[in-house]
Amino acid sequence: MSAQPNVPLPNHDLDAFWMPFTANRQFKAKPRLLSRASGMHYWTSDGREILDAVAGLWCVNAGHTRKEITDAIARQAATMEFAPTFQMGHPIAFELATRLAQLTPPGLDRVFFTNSGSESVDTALKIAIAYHRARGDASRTRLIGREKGYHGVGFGGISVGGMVNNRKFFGSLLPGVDHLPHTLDLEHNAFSKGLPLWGAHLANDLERIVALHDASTIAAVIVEPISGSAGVVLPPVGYLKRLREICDKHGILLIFDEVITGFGRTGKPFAAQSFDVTPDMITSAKGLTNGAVPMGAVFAQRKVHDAFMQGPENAIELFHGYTYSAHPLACAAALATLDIYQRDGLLTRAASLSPRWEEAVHSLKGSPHVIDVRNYGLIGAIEFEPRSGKPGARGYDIFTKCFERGVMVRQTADIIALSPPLIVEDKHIDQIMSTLKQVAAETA
Ligand code: PXG
Repeated sequence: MSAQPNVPLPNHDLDAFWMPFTANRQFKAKPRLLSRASGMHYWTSDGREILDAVAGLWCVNAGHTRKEITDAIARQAATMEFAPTFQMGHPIAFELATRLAQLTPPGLDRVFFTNSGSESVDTALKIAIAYHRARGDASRTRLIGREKGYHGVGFGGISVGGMVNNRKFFGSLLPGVDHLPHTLDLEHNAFSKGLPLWGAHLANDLERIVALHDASTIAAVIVEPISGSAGVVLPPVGYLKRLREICDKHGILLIFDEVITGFGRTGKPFAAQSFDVTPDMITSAKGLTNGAVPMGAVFAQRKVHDAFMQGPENAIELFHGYTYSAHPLACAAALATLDIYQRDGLLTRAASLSPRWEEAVHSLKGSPHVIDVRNYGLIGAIEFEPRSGKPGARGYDIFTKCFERGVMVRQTADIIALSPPLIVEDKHIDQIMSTLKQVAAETA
């Protein structure tokens, strides 16, 4: 049975879909079903309007069902729905790569297409190891991630990731991985506005890891410039620059996972530009197509790409790729998305809104149980004190109560994360914060 807008599904129809990152039994006993979307809003299948305070899942940066994007997808579907990119090509894939290469930080102008953030991460990790090998440095295979990091759900991504529940069920993971300490420190940094001042020295832990394993064994460090999934963890002032310096000193590649920070979330096209630190690779997805068609991309420094371009001309340089790399519908959606981002100034709008956003998010300070408020660009997080012995219970109650009152937020444990579409207006910001305040005041 196909879902009609505004027609609730009978509950038994919920059984077959094994839902991702969801408490399936709890959800199916009391489902939250979305059936329509436009601009800043969703509508539930029983017709309630929901303000989207998280851009779907950090991806719908230009707002929902933008006509130019849906038209472009429909046109492309009718013209050529699929074309292979293994030993074949289609023009809009090249056009999109060229357009993207103009947005990225200087030098990051070689683009490898994937279908998700997880695939972008595994692609970048594989490129990092193969890059060193291509240069005759095959002992550099070790990968360094960070505690609390989220890099998707592939085996590479969960191995370098640092969220325990995403790792502990899945065996021994990739060998040869180590982790930097995370940078969340409420004792020093609670209620910081923007980037926290304390903690740049935490990057020096990379020197300890290098001393332990030797630089000659380390291929790459991967971090999110701002961690999203773990509940918005910000880089202390100077931290990312320090990481860059240490990587340079030891010949280690630096990968920024910008799956959520890419495409305008921080006030520039990429967080690398907001923080003025240029990595060797950037992984992206989500906002690339405004969430309309799955797509990811890895941006590589020219030197990384060029290291592969050797040997006989008929040799395939990188044995990696996906059937749907540069899928025509995704390319069409991404090109239309970039048009909107650029025409409407959305890739820098977060910078002009961020003072207003910061003030609004920090107005939650002083609400019951609030132990920290964090913000950067158009990202916000409100951390609540966990109920004794029941981590996550208060966060879940706040998330569901906000939804009942018409605002969709994202919950990680007892942290509420906010990342509205970049078209958000003052009245929406007010509604998000007043709803959160009411709900916080009523939640034991
Ligand atoms: N890297 C980062 C930094 C991400 O945030 C991924 C990789 C994986 O992307 P895919 O497309 O494979 O899901 C992500 C995904 C949340 C939340 O609660 C964040 C993500 C996914 C789901 C929930 O903040 N980010």
